[in-house]
Amino acid sequence: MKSTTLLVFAASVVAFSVPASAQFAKPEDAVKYRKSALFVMQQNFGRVGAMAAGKTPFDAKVAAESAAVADFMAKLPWAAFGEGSDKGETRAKAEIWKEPAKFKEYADKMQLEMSKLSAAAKTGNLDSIKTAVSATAGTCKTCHDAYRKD
Ligand code: ASC
Repeated sequence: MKSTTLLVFAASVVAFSVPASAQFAKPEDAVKYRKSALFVMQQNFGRVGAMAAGKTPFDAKVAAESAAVADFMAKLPWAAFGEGSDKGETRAKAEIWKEPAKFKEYADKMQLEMSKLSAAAKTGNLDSIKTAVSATAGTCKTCHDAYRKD
């Protein structure tokens, strides 16, 4: 590998070093972990969403900080959907474990749109934030419709 290629590869490994798979002592811990991550993500996303919808006053600094937290939190839940964590107090549908590639595709799409939202929020442009909030919310809904019991 050329050294520049190697450097880019090494940087991406560092950038994506949030655990892609993780061990949990009990299935309940995995369920709690992913729910907690999604809850913190949603609280931060929802704060930006409320500003985008004009429900709360636009505060560029708060929007940027909240979007950055949501962007980071968006990386965490997926490691906690391991084998055996399909039971207990979860609304996760069994299809998640039958169609892991599709579930991952939806999870990846959400993370991509959330990262665009964070980038938009850093610019402070409310119109860009509105577009990105809408795109991100769409990815939440697509996955919930397919994989969450309601
Ligand atoms: C949210 C939230 C969701 C999505 C979804 C978008 O803030 O909790 O599940 O946006 O409602 O349609």
